[in-house]
Amino acid sequence: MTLLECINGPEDLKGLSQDQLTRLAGEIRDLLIETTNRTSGHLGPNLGVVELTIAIHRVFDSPKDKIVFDTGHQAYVHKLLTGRVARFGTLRQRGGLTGYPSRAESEHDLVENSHASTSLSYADGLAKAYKVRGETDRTVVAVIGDGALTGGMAWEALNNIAAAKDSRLVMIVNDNGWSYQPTIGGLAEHLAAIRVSQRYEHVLDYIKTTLSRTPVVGPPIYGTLHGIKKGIKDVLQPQVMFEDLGLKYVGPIDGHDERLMENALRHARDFGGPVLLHVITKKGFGYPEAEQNEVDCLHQVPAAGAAPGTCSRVFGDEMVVIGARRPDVVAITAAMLHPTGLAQFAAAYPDRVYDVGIAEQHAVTSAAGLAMAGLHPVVAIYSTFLNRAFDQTLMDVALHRLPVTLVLDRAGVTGPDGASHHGMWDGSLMQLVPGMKIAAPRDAKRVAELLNEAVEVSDGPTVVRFVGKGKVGGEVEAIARLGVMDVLREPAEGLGADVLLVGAGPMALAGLEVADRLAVHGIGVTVVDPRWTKPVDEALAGAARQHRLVVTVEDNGRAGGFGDAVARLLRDHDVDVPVKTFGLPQEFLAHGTRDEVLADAGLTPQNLARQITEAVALRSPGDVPEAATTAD
Ligand SMILES: Cc1ncc(C[n+]2csc(CCOP(=O)(O)OP(=O)(O)O)c2C)c(N)n1
Repeated sequence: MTLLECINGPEDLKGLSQDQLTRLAGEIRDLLIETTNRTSGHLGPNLGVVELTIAIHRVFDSPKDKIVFDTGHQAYVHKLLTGRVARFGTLRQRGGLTGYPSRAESEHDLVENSHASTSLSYADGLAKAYKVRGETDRTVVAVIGDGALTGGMAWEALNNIAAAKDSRLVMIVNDNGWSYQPTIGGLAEHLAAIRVSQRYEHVLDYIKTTLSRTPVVGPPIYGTLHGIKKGIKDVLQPQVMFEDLGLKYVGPIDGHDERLMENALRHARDFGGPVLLHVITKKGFGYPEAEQNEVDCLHQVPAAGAAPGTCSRVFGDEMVVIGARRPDVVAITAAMLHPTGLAQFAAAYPDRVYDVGIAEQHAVTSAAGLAMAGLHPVVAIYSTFLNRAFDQTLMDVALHRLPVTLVLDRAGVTGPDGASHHGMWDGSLMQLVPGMKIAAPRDAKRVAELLNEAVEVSDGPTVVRFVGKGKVGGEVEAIARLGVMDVLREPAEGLGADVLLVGAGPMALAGLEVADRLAVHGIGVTVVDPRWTKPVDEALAGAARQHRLVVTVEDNGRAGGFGDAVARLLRDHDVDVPVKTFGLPQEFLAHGTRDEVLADAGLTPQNLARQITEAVALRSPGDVPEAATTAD
């Protein structure tokens, strides 16, 4: 039996010797590597926080003390130390452990949102609440990476925390110098400067003096000491920035020295006010393949980069082509150059790409500025992270009718990252934005085609949304055009125009299989790919009149999505053909493979065919053969 298998909760850590802790760290690393290589997952970030997480659980008393992991992708070690070793092999599998903290999984898990830069705000609220409730024996701990610290919310929180002098709050900045790629920006340079300006040996002394609130070093003495220190630090140590905000700063500390970490954490815990602990770690620590990986230190396995043969790569390749033709086209990424496919564009036009850090709101308004000055920015982000920048899209871009193209990778069901990562909101949110045009390519070829159309739009914003991991191949050509829409299939010979099936994005291809199944039962289907889901082409109203039922299918939440827009168009044109809208239920959908999640949502061709058959039968009893109602 391994040491790790004997750890059923944080209390089992407390009696271990330093040698045993070292052995335990090794066992954790072995399991992380073995499991993530099998199940996929975040490897580099977790290898880097092994000692840090052990130290946290030895010093603090979870769940009484609250630990908030920013983003949560680095919480695997925490899972292993809080009773989930036996289930760890099910990581990110349907019905298994989630890839982020999960309140359903453990009382030790608090925040499961996985959108970066929120931990300090949660922690601020928690610490204030415990004060109001008189629960002064609890400490709140936030673990935030240097990447997540580039997000605006983190700075809004710091500003407030600095003023909450008696919040029992320990902020651990896990500084490995990396987000997906090396963290960029003024803050990153600032942290790097701190790293090189201080030697670890001096830190222990520093912690003792800086964090002392003991009567021995009374307030006046402490003040003098602190004043002197600060004076020296002004010259030598750029952490003054944090202290000028009014935050107690300690560090930098070697995050792989467990004993040192514990010591620093104990002092921070006992200080009684907010403390920022600057911890230096190495992403991928202890696994040379990760430490030396130049792209992203194995942030994720398999790599999140835009692999050849995916829609993300097609987007990236096409950007290079467009860039050559259009010197006014520039690109923005929010710390995800490789995953979004912009790496080749960056290599070809290094002066025309901006990595803004994990700052989607800034990315969009900065794009507005670029557009105001005559450029055409392409902002490439994952669909789910656009939620962050809704107001910026609405007021900063759309209100000014600025030509900004938002390219939303991972739109629709994404899979193993679960509820917070499914790109199921943008299709509805963007429908609300006046003047917005939304393109939904059904396949890789259409990604290139619609991207080209989008960057030609010069009088307002555009969106191109697609499933980035979608494979190239299996392209289907149109048999006709209807306005801007592609007609992919007419009813089979001898069958009537029963159903007009409008499938947005990849759902158009699913629609073809539905049509095949329905044809077997004597139901004629016209399959249309709208290509642009906003504005809905008015030609759809005329086509609807020629059918007995209109069906829409989309890989997006049903509420306010493409289907609702189609139904509204038909109402506005007094078309009384009934409409059935299929899409994702407006719920937080669990993790699984894309196919599993789509099947749970009823979006398989088989289930759609069954439901449509029933709808047709209901509307025209007698016309449709009985057998059709049991299509499988
Ligand atoms: C709002 C938001 N944008 C983008 C991401 C995608 N993302 C996940 S982890 C990560 C990098 C995080 O870097 P850091 O906080 O330094 O943690 P590390 O992985 O280096 O430990 C990014 C950009 C996200 N989770 N949330």
